[in-house]
Amino acid sequence: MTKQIMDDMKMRRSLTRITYEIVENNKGTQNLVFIGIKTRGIYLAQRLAERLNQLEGVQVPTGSLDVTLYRDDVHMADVGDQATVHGADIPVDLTGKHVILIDDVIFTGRTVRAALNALMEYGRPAKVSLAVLVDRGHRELPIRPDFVGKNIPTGMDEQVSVAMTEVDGHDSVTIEKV
Ligand code: 3GP
Ligand code: 5GP
Ligand code: MG
Repeated sequence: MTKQIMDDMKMRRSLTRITYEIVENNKGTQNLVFIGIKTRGIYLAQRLAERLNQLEGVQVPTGSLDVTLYRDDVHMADVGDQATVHGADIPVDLTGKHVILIDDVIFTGRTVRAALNALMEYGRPAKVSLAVLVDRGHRELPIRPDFVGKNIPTGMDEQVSVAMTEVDGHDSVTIEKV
């Protein structure tokens, strides 16, 4: 059974709210850098940058990190898993910047931990914050997002699917038992 959590309008409103929250939290747009994590986090980062440009007329530098989570079964929390960084496109020196890490779904937190590690090779940010479209719970590390589109309490037997027009042809968030 598949249950829809967000349609395109809800996703758009959610991203608009997060954009306002980022500007409010940062007390403006100065020193912001957006870094999206692999596939859909990258498109989310680009959408937030676009929205910020519409709202404030500034172009925030936007980059990406490719982090892969190795686990026997990607749907099961597994103590033995590791997140590995494969590549990065970081457009500016991060020293003194307020970096907003952006991902579609946060689950165990291991991907974000690996991303944080990788970021530090690009300078010493003044601050790093985390924005996610969906927090599905089940953290295995002390990591918490600062900006959340929607908290979706999930069971370990459930999977959240994030569809984005750029890769999937439409925008939606659904949850289903696997
Ligand atoms: P993404 O690259 O846009 O983040 O991990 C590859 C894709 O599989 C991810 O897309 C993610 O959305 C999707 N996925 C769905 N369920 C899971 C899961 O439980 N773990 C991981 N790592 N990816 C999942
Ligand atoms: P974590 O490292 O926090 O366990 O998992 C985060 C990464 O795995 C995110 O990049 C996300 O894409 C993916 N992920 C984990 N669980 C899910 C899920 O239920 N749905 C989707 N779409 N992605 C998930
Ligand atoms: Mg992701």
